[in-house]
Amino acid sequence: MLRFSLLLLLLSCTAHSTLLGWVESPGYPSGYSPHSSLNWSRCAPKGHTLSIKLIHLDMEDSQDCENDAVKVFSNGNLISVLCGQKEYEELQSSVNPLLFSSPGGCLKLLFHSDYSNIKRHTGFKGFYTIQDFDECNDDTSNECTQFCHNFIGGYHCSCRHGYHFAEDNHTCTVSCTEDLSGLNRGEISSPNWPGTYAEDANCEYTLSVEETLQLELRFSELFDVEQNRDGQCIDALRIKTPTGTLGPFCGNTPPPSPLLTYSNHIKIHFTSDGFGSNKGFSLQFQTRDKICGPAVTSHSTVTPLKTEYDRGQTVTVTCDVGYAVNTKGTKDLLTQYESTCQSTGTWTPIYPCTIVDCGLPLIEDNSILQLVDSAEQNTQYNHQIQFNCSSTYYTLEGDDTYICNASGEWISARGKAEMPKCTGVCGKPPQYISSAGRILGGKKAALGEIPWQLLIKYPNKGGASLINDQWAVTAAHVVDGVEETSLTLFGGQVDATLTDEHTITSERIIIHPGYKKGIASDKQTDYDNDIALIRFTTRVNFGPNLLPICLPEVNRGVLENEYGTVSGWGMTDVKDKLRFRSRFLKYAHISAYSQPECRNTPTLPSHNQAMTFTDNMFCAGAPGKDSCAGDSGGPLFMPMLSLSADEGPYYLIGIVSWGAPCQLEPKSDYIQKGYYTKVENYVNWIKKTIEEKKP
Ligand SMILES: *[C@@H]1O[C@H](CO)[C@@H](O)[C@H](O)[C@H]1NC(C)=O
Ligand SMILES: *[C@@H]1O[C@H](CO)[C@@H](O)[C@H](O)[C@H]1NC(C)=O
Ligand SMILES: *[C@@H]1O[C@H](CO)[C@@H](O)[C@H](O)[C@H]1NC(C)=O
Ligand SMILES: *[C@@H]1O[C@H](CO)[C@@H](O)[C@H](O)[C@H]1NC(C)=O
Ligand SMILES: [Ca+2]
Ligand SMILES: [Ca+2]
Repeated sequence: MLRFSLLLLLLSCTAHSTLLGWVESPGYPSGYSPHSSLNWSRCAPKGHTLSIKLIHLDMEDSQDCENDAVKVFSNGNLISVLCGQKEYEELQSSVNPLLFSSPGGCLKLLFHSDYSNIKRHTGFKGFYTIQDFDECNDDTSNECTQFCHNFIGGYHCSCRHGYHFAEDNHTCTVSCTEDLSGLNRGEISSPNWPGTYAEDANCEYTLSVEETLQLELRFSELFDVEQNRDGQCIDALRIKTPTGTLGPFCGNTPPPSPLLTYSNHIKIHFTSDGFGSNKGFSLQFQTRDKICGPAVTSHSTVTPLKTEYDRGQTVTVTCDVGYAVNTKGTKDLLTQYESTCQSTGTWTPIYPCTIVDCGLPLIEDNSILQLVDSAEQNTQYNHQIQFNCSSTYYTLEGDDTYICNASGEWISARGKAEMPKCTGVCGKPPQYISSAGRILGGKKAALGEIPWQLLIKYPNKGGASLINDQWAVTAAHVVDGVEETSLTLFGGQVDATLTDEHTITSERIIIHPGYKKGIASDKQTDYDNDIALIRFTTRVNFGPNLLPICLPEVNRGVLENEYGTVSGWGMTDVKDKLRFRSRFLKYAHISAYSQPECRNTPTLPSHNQAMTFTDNMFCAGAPGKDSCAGDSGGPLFMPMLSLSADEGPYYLIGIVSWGAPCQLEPKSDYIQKGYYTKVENYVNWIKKTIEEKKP
């Protein structure tokens, strides 16, 4: 009876509670036995919470309730551990208020006793109830922006007079969306103007007039749209036109008036949050003829420059420096055009100005000249590219860095438009140290010592000199009558019997036009202009044993007694008894003779009279040293070949041309005399020919 009235009392304290049942320890109230347990759990329906009220607790007491215990969990989280004895009042004040679930959540109660009890304990008893959860009492549990109404199992929201729900059924908003299409003038203001505007407003005013007109907005002086301290808009006014959005506007300064929208169709959008009390805005709208603004297209300027243009007015649009209308086929960039303001307030035509792109520079295919990092090149206006030669046997002639200029052309820092060239480093044999391969007395050339020396074996035996990676010079009489594309030259070797070194094939043979064809026409030549150029089918790969020789300056001159070195596979030393054939490349140091000495020409066995000495020749020799027939076409270079590694550069001064037959076993003081084509007289012809015959 007492218990029942207690229960009534309890229930009456907790309004809307519904008693669902009881929970008690096993054996209650006689007492629980050792090793007994209880596993109990219940869940609350949606919108309700579940509570347990203990009315009795008598269990074995222990440190941290480690012997016998009752544990309560809410959604799996331990919320209470109990043991020992507690009076009803104590349970009611300190334990029961904690034993509840979250809305719709579950409570679990676990009871267990250990193996022994010193004395008998009755256990625990409680009852459990569900009750509605009051969402309105807890801001985080309801989403109502104005009024919240609790009911059993849920809640609902309501709005003040003048507001209605937004789509979410929680947010109260005001009716402020209006379609004012077709009106040519009127007024728009924030809801409740000039009173405080509504919270959570989301207003959209649509204005739409004829296509040839534009809307002009004039704001009233009073303007009050909520803004934070940093000037950012909390509430905001935006004007959306087909081409973009003006605003957001907020604060106390109205947007500039009149505000031209350049558009006949706009939406004015006003939003507010749930806080603050501000007055808002008011504006009058009307129409004007459409006009054009000064912005035709980006990266350009217009002349004449005005803030607005009426229909029919024409401007000149000039792209900014480095921009153009057509950046495709670079040359003749179009950077200016005329555009006219249309009645629709738009410019016609509009050609966008885009950045000029020089594109990758045109450099010869398979060229030695290359771009540094060509893969990641940006070739647009003001960007740089850098050139490099692919091999150390070349030097870059010209500038190495170019910049894309506003006309879409590559210009070097020094203002040059021509691309640089890679030219072979001439007349510099690699710096080898190989006196072992070199027989000083015998004048046998070491590999790489005379790297420009080329060998012609057939049809006439002779020599030639490499002057760049695609051309060689020889004597005209060596290649006279030879099929242009049939000649084979050998380079990079000193042993004439080798055939697997650099084999070079000819593509063109250009005999100097002043040379009188001899052998082919069965007439005798006088050896004047005895010079020819040979172009190769492909570029040779320079290497330590195959490098070009330099051409001399045009008016260099050859001094009497000036020493130089002549080389070839012919007989370069008359003490050598191999006649006209030498297996190895040989060289000899000889000096130039005086003009009178040269003019005293020998008579060749093939000719009936003394030969004519011309200004295109010089003669040279040394006691016992000369060039002989097999050397024809080969080089006489100066300075004299030196043993020191750092000599040079060497210049091709003469080409072995003619002379009296070399005498075998003469007295060693017999003065040999050979005639040489004076190369300096042909440097311009060589350069011009090479330039013209470029593919
Ligand atoms: C209680 O019972 C549930 C469901 O039968 C079970 O998953 C859980 O493991 C039990 N807990 C204990 C401590 O025995
Ligand atoms: C809002 O309430 C209406 C009417 O009670 C209902 O049809 C609609 O589904 C609700 N909307 C949302 C988002 O709950
Ligand atoms: C340019 O070429 C030389 C020779 O091949 C090379 O050593 C050098 O690294 C190159 N420079 C750049 C910047 O690539
Ligand atoms: C760009 O370079 C070319 C070639 O030198 C020159 O004709 C042109 O004037 C240059 N353009 C500008 C804008 O400097
Ligand atoms: Ca409720
Ligand atoms: Ca606000």
